[in-house]
Amino acid sequence: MKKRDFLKLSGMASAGIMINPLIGCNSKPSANEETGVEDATKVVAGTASVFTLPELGYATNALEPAIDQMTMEIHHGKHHAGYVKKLNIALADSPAYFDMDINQILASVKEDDLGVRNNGGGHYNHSMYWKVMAPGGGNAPTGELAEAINASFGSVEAFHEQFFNAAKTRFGSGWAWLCMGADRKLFITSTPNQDNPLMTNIDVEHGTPVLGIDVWEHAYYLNYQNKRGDYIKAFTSMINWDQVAQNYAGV
Ligand code: MN3
Repeated sequence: MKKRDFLKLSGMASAGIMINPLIGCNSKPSANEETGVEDATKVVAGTASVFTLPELGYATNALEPAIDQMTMEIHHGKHHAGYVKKLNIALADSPAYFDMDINQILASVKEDDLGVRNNGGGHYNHSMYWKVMAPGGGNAPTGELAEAINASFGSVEAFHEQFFNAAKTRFGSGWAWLCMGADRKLFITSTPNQDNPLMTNIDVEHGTPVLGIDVWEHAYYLNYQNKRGDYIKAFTSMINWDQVAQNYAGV
């Protein structure tokens, strides 16, 4: 087996398998003109990460009546799947992101690299969104996370009020976030489109998201039409705080 045909496996679980995009009829290694020996190192500079659509982890009707089945089927099976597909296409032609996991890609993406910015953000954002919702209803923050919420916002109720306002007032399409700063202090922010607080080269408030709500109309319009506030209340009533605590702990 030639070196260039070696399928490199990555330990990055979120990246799934890594394949060498240079495998193909137009990527023959150059032979040294004097020795005739192929110099594979000139060809294998890295491998493009290939992402896959994560499972929801529950049935598409499991969040009813808060979020209806058809919204979930379209949102996960069409919208999120589309971001994953377009992200893989964008990455195959972008050696700057070879071998990176999704967090590294978001931290590195340039403002004008719209294919990776929009679709990488779309993939990360939705992957978090599915996990922070709990079928059967949410619970309440506890332990270290509850202490951090109280320290930053005064109370869980005050957090909910600020989070609601951030989600409600995000103009157009975007996301509202509960984020952790470098000092582990929590703050609330929002981003337009599929931008994410991990994007250090983009003009957003920077931090590590631990909870995110999608306020694009595709997330709620079938059931709630223009009543974004009702959707936000339904979402916040079923937050999986155990998952948020894991995100806060960096698990
Ligand atoms: Mn969405």
